Amino acid sequence: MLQPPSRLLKAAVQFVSRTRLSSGAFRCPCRNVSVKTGGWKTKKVPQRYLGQPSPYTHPHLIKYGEVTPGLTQMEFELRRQRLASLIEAHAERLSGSSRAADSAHVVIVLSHPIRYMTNDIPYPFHQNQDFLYLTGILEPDSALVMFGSRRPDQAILFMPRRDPARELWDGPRSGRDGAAALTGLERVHCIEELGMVLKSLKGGTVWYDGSQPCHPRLHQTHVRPLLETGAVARSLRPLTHSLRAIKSPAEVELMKGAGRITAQSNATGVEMMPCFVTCWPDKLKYTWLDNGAQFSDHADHLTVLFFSKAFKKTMAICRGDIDEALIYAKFDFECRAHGANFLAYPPVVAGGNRANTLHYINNNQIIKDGEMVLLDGGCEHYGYVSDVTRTWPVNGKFSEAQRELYEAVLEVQLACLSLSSPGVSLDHIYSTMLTLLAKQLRELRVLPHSANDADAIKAARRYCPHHVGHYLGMDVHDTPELSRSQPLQPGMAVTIEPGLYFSEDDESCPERFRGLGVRIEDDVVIQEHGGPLILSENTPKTVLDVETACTQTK
Ligand SMILES: [Mn+2]
Repeated sequence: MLQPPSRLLKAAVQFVSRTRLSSGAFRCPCRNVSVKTGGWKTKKVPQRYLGQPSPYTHPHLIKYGEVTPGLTQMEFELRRQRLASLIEAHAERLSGSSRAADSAHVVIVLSHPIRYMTNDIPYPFHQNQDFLYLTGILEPDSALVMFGSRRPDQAILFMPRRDPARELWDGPRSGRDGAAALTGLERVHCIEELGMVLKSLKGGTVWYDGSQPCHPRLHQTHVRPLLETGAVARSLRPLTHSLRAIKSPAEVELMKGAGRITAQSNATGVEMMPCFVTCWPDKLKYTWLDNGAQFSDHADHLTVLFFSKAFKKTMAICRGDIDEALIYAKFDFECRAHGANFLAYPPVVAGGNRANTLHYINNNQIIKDGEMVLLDGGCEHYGYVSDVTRTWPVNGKFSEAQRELYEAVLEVQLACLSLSSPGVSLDHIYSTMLTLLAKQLRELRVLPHSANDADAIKAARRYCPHHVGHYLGMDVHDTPELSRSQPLQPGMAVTIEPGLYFSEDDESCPERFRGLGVRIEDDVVIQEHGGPLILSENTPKTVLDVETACTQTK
């Protein structure tokens, strides 16, 4: 998806780089915090369904010691410790002395509530990402409180009480024992006790985002009374976003999964459709009907098979006139069929001139033979998302004008990708993109060669009205608190998505380009060495690869 080029610049947040010690401990260098691995009191996961997948009920998804697929109790504990360190450092900076460090801190993060489409019909539940980032809990009506006199490093989780009458309708809840076993947290209370516990903590500084509470009812009942006692409230979001911006190796693995699903890969040649999976907690057995292969080990063996084919398979169904709705449905199907939880946002499936409406999501028009389609889509893979755009001719063959425009955008996209490295900001890549697009506009003869640089840049802004990219992670437009003028750091994930759009009624551009819109978008993890890691690299992108994908059998 796209973001406009200009946003209010927000204060850059000091990042805490992460260090992994060779001893097996994890250390946060800014406060010298270390969390020893293997020091957990492992609680037995209850042998029943919880409010989210557990190693007992979903061993094909999640291992013992993990809270959500691929993310361990240790990872979540380290995130909370790093937040505590960041708050301590931030409080000292704010007060200009160590006085603030002596005062008590209370951190409050609420989950989302269930939201309703109408009456009692819920939307699919989507967790508050900051709460998910710090706890791994996927249930609504929950909360995390952290507290401490210098570092708020002690955590209490609040969960909905088990209730057979509600569980009959809404499904099982984890309860206190389930949540404690899953997260490894010692203190888990019922959510009704939130206000009482907050009152007992008597925080000097409350780190909480109260202007737009994530959960209005919990805010009103439990948190507002605390704020009304005169406690100093400070926004937590800039701190959580600064932590979320830099992905751990485990997060990068999950994002690779989302990228693979959205993109494509044919490395194994296995035509995999998830069919019947028989799976028992004590005796794992997976049966894939189409190739008869059986696995008797953990999900790791399967993730390599969750190669994505969504874009490639979607390109392959296009043969002349085609309904945008069919392309949408095919893309959605392929993403889910290859391991995505759901699409990360309503995809743009824009045929012909509709590609010039940047957030076109009606997806209900017939694309004519000879036109291109722009598909901007992504999926969510256990809390992490992809966001990829490709543009291709629905009859499988670029016309001369389409190819010229496509290759102009591709050249700029490749140049912007190569700039994606530590120390360079998204804003810098954006200004480079405008310069490169301006050059392409001259070469395409949209602008006369005599056009001066200022006019050419102005034209580039007009024909590409969006920014070059945005941060990516748990959200499509991830960590919006972070300025795009911030230098990129290893572990950050961004999109690179230049485009050129010529409306059919724009008489200022050559007639042959009118009604064409091209965007090419990849997902990238910034690496210290070796250039950017392109998560969506297997999605067909050159003219040859796109045309080949379009001619594949369905
Ligand atoms: Mn995007």
